[in-house]
Amino acid sequence: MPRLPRLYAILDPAYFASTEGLFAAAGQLASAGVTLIQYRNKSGNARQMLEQARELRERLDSHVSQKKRDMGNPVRQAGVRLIMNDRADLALIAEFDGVHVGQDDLLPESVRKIIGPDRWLGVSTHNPEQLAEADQTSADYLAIGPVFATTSKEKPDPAVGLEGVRRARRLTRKPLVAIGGITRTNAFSVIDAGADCVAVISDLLLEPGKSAEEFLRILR
Ligand code: TZP
Ligand code: MG
Repeated sequence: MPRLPRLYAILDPAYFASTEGLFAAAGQLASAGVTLIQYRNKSGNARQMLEQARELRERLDSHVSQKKRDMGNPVRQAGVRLIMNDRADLALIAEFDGVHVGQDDLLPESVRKIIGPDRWLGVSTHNPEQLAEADQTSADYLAIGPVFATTSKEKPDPAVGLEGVRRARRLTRKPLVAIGGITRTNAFSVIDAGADCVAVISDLLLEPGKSAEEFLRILR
């Protein structure tokens, strides 16, 4: 089972004025120490998504190699693990490290067939039944949410609250990602309730680097 970092950043072009802004945010997150990023695009067509995903992969790879050069490469600088939302096909073509699917996407085992045993597979769940079902799959991690109210998702399921996180923790031994309305102010309580990691869109947007550093400091 993989070990997840405390912070899982989600980058969605819908929240950036330009794709350049999204790439810049990715660089700032990586510099701040973020090692897990999801690319989520609910409105682009497949070609646009692939183009952005490839560019993101390339930029983050060169960001890491530049950092290695700057540091004289004394230690191995870990790269950023990139996860594609919804689309296993695009994950493979853009050489991402995993795929994240929800309740309306391909079933986890179908995605596993496409991505093979090594890439990470994450599954979103919104209640104990879905979580218990996803626990029986080959998913590498499970997500539970929304924990709190969120404006970043269309038609969100009801918020599960910290009690929902505690309940989810009791139902699975897989790494547990909490998502939805998580901020620097409430993140600690979410980890305290049993999540291994918090996934965040909004509270990283304004100042991605500074915000990520604060999340990582709070959750260390
Ligand atoms: N799934 C459940 S809540 C959510 C997703 C994708 C949105 C999370 O965004 P935010 O802005 O961190 O609440
Ligand atoms: Mg989905």
